[in-house]
Amino acid sequence: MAHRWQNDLTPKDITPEAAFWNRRALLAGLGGVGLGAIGGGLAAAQDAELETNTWEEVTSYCNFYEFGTGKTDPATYAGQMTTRPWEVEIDGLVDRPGTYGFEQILSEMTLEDRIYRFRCVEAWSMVIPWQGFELADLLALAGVQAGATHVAFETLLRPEEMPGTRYPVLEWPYREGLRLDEAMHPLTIMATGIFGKPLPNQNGAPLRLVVPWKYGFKSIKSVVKITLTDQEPPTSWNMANAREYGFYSNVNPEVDHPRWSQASERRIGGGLFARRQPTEMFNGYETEVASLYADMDLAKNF
Ligand SMILES: Nc1nc2c(c(=O)[nH]1)N[C@H]1C(S)=C(S)[C@@H](COP(=O)(O)O)O[C@H]1N2
Ligand SMILES: [Mo]
Repeated sequence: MAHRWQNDLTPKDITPEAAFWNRRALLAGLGGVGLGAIGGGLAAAQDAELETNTWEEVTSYCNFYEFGTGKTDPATYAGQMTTRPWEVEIDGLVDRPGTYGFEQILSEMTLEDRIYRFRCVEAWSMVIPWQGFELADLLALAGVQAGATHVAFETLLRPEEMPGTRYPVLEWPYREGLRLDEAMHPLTIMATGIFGKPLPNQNGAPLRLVVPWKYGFKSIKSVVKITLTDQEPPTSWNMANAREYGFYSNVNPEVDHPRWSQASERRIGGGLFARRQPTEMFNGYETEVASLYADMDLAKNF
C-alpha cells in the first residue's frame, strides 16, 4: 500500500555523491527491480543535480560490522556474501510461519521509492532514495496473530563469508527489534534497492529494514529471520551496551549519547569543513510518529 505523507524532501536533497552514482547506474543501463516509471522519474530529477563526487566515496562509507568495524571494510569484504538464493524465515505468532524466498516476496510486494533522511547514532547522516515495500505488507503476508506485540529481526550469520563475525564485537547474529506498532507504521520499509539499483551487498543486500526516525543501527541489514513475539526482543547493540544504546533509539537531539552530543550531525558529502547541521526530533518525522510515544518519557525510554 502506498503511504501518502508530506515529504519535505525532494530529489535535490539527496546526498550529492549518490546522485552521481545514480547517474552512472542509469548510463550503464541498470535499473531497479520492477520500478518502472516512478524510478525513472526520480532518477531523471536527480540527473539534473549532478555533483562531482565519486561512486567510491558513497559505497565506501558503510557500517556492516559482520565485515569489520572500519567504514571501508564492508565495501572491501561484503562482495563475498552470497545473496542468491535468499530466504527469510518468518515465525513466532503468525498464521503462516515458514520460509519465504526473496523472489516470492518480491512478487507479492509493491515496490516504491522513498527518499528518507538517514541518521547514524555516530552523528553522521545522509539523504537516501530507497526502493522497497512497507514492512506491514510483508507481515500481512505471514498473518500477524492477536497476541503479538513485538517483531524481532536477524541478519545472516555466515562466518566463512563474514570475517567480522570471527570477533565478539557484537553478539552474532546481528539482532534488532521493533514494537509492533512501529513495525506496522507506513514509514517503516524493507528496502531492496537504492538509487534505482538493487542494494549492494555492503548496504544490506538483498533486503534490509529502514526505520527513518530511528538511529541507523536499528535498520538491520541482510535480514534472514523475522519473529513475531509477545516480548521486547533482545537486540545486539543494547546487549553490548544498554547504557549507550536503548531499545527505542529514536533520533532525539535532546537526549545525548553518554559519550557525545546528539544535537547536531555531519551530512556526508557536505565536505570536510561543512558546518554541522541541527538534528531534528525523530529525524524530521515527528508529525508522523510522535503519537507512537505520546505517554512515554523519551529520556528514560531512549
Ligand atoms: N547486520 C547489520 N546491520 C546493520 C549494521 C551492522 O553492522 N550489521 N550497522 C547499522 C548501522 S550502525 C548503520 S548506521 C546502518 C548503515 O547503513 P548503510 O551502510 O547502508 O548506510 O546500518 C545498520 N545495520
Ligand atoms: Mo549507525
